Amino acid sequence: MSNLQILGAPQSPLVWAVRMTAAEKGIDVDLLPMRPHTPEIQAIQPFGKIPAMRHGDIELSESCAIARYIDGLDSRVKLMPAALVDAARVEQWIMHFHTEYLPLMLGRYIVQYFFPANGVPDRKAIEATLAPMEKATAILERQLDGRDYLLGDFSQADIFFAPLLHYLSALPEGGRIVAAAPRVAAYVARLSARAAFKATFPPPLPGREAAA
Ligand SMILES: N[C@@H](CCC(=O)N[C@@H](CS)C(=O)NCC(=O)O)C(=O)O
Repeated sequence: MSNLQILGAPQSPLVWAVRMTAAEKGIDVDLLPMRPHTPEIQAIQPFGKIPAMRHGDIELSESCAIARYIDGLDSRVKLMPAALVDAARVEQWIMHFHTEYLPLMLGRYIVQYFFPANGVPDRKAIEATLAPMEKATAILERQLDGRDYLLGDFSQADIFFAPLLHYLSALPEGGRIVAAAPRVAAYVARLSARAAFKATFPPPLPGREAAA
């Protein structure tokens, strides 16, 4: 079968997460950089969102489905535990990521710096994210008590958090929130030190090269 292709902008935390999934498993991926809503994305993901994936004649969208497919391609490194309850706990944290952390930290906060609606970050919108982000970070801090990774062993849940927490930590308020949570700060450092994270580290967003 031909190489796995991931379609999407490499700076997207979800494109990064599925590429990191493949890198953790030692699976080669061809990245086809493209923005959301291009005809190629739209043909695979009816809502036009990235990432999308092609593998031979198999096409997939949704980062969780893509990550699950990639994990199943090779059983030498497993990113989902075999035991039913352990796999369900990883799934639970992946859902927390998609339903709580991503909409808050990316959709409401990081977006203010990277894609400000009026050309400059909206201070009121940023201020409104601070208390919920502190609360969400405190939940991570509790979960990491006695654990190096969210469920103890490194898993797919950690891969989803890696790019998002990297972006969060690099911004002023997000950086302060992470620095005030020592277990989360150490977790971000641990994730950022992984070879698969470094190997898939994206270039700066076009137009933001000076900020990188
Ligand atoms: N549930 C989708 C969400 C994908 C998603 O929201 N991707 C963002 C980039 S991180 C996107 O394409 N945004 C463009 C848009 O919402 O129009 C997944 O997990 O793949």
